[in-house]
Amino acid sequence: MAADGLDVMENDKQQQQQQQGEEGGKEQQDVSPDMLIKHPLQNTWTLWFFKQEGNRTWEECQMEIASFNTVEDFWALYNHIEPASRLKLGCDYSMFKQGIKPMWEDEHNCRGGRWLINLNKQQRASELDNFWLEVLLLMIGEAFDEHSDEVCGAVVNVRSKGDKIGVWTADAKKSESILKTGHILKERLNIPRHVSIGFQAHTDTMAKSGSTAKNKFTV
Ligand code: MGP
Repeated sequence: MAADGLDVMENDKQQQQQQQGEEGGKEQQDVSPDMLIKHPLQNTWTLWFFKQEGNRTWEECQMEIASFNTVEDFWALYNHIEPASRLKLGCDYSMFKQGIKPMWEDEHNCRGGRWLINLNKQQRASELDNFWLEVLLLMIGEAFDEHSDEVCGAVVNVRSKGDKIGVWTADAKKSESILKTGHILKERLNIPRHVSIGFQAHTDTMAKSGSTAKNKFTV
């Protein structure tokens, strides 16, 4: 998200606070209590933004934006940030369970890997935002069934050579969970059968130089 995006979020927060203050003085009895209850998510999630700046290290350029644990707060955040397709080249969004940094080094990620969806240049306009939103909804909705606990988070990389979406899981040895996660992902994103997606261990991604890391699994 550009600095403008952050400003928008900050303005919105102020407006909301002002509105809440004004409404606090009104009679509450005409509002159904159901309308006041937000819908809790199973996990708290944190959105991160990456932009390489100056001579700061890669890790220093990861910025924590906000955390949420209700459906309503997810949409409030989602609706007030730039869509991925409008980020500057080289930027990322990451959304991870709270307490997990969007980095290979985090103890929750270091033994894991990612399902990688490579998009071509045309797909930034046609698919990127839909794919990213669908991935976010799959994660916050715990839609990977009993394998949802294995999912750490997801990353979208906006790149001139082609954008990427990665869904990160905790253990590159848990083949059953990984394959199920991959199948659900492919189905929910409507990726055609003849197009395969690959899963790579983070240790392989770290070690690669220039070339692409080898796939441990494909669906
Ligand atoms: P990238 O941003 O994941 O992909 O990694 P990009 O820009 O498409 O580059 P490519 O190498 O995949 O073609 C770019 C670089 O960011 C990596 O080579 C690392 O130097 C750094 N980097 C990326 N990740 C995900 C990490 C991480 O988790 N930890 C650290 N320390 N560096 C990372």
